[in-house]
Amino acid sequence: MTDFFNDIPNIAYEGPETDNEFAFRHYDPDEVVMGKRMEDHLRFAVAYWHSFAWEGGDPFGGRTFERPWYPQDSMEMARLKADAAFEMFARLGQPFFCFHDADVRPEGDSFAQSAARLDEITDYFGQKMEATGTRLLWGTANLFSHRRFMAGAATNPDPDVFAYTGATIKSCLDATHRLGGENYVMWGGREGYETLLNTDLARERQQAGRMLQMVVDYKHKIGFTGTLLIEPKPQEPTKHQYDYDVATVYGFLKDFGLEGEVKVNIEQGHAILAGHSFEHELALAAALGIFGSIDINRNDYQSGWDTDQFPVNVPEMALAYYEVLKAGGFTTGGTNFDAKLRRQSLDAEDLILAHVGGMDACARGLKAAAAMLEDGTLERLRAERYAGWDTEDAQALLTRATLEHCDDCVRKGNLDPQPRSGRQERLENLVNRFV
Ligand code: XUL
Ligand code: CO
Repeated sequence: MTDFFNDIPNIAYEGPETDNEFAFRHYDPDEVVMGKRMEDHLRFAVAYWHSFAWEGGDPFGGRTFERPWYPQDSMEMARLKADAAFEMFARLGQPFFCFHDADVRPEGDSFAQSAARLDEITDYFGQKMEATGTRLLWGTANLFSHRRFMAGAATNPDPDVFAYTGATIKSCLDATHRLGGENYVMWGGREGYETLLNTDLARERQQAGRMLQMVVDYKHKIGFTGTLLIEPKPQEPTKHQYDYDVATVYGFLKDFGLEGEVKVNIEQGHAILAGHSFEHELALAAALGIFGSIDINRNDYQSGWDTDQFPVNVPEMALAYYEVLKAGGFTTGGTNFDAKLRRQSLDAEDLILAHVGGMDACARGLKAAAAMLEDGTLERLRAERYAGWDTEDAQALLTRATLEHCDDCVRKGNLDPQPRSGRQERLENLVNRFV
C-alpha cells in the first residue's frame, strides 16, 4: 500500500454550484441521459502509462516527478505502482483502465522473463479488479520504446523483430483476455519510416497485413470476444506513419479483408495531427462501420506536437459526443484519458484534479450533444438538405442510371439546378445555443 493519495477524498458529484475543488460539477455517474446512465455512456478509463509510468521528462530534461513507486525497476515497485493506480481509480470512480506491458512491469533480461513478469502482474491486477470492480477497457503492447523496435515492429526489416513482435502481442493479448478486457488496441508506434531511401514500402505493408491477420486468428483461437482496434496517427515518432488516419486504416483493412474484424480507436490529438477535426474522424469511422473507441486527449494547437493534454474544451467535446451518440454510442469502446500532466504538475492532487476536470468537460459535452439530438433541429435541417433524393426518380439515379440517362434527364427535363444556402453560420449559431 502507498499513502500517495491519502489526503484526497473520494470524488463525488456535487453539482455546478459547489465550491469544492474535489468534486464533480457535471459528471454524475447515475444521471440518465437519453435513457442510459452517464457512467455507461462515457465508460471512462485511466491510461496507466501517462498517469503512473511517465516520469515527467521531455526532450530537454529528465524526470520531474517524485513517486513512491520509483525507480520502476523491480517487481516490488511494479506492485506498489499497481496499488497506487487502483487507489486512484477508486478515488475517481473510474470504471476502467488501459495499459501496455511496459507500463506495468520492468523489462526482463530475456523475452521469457518479461513475459513471466507480465503474467505475475496480470494475476495481481486480477485480484485487485475483483476486489474493487474496476474493469479493463483495453490492453496493448508497447512495440516502440525498446531500441529493438527502433526501425518498426511488424514492419521491421529484420524478421527476428517481426517474430519478437508476434510473441509480444501474444503475451499482451493473453493478459488482456485473462483480465476480461473489452478491447485490444494496436497503435503502430514505429510502423512507418524516416526516409524512403532505406525503406521498401510495399514489403512493409505486406508484413503489417500478415501480422494483423495473425492477431485476428489468435483472437479467435483463444476465444477473446473483445474488439480489436487500430489507433491511427499520421506521424510522431516516425516521420510518416502507415496508419495515418481513419480513411487510410479502412483502405488497409479492406486490402487484407479484415474490415469486419478490426475497428478503430480514435484519438483527438491524432486526428488534429492528421489535419482533421476529431468529429470528422468519428463520423467517418461510423459511416464506414469501424467506429470502436476514443482516446480523449488534445494537442496544443500552436506547437503542433502530440502534447496529450486533458480535455477542457466543452464545445469540442459536444461535437465529438454528438458523433458518438449518432453512431449509437459505445459498445465495447469507451473514453480513455490518454492524457498526461504538464511536467510542472508535481502533486497527487494534480493527477486527480486533471481527471476530474476532464471527466466534467466530457460530461458537459455529452449532455450538450444529447440535448442537440433530442432537439432534433440539426438533424432535421441536414435531412432537408438532402430531401431531393427522397423521390423514386432520384433514387434511380443511384441504382440504375447511366451517363446517357443523366443526359436525357437534363435535356428533356430542362434541368437548371439552382444553388441553395448551406446555412453554415446559422447552424453554428444553433450549436452555440447548446454549449
Ligand atoms: C501514442 C498513443 C498511445 C496509444 C497506445 O500517441 O496514443 O499511447 O494510445 O499505444
Ligand atoms: Co492514444
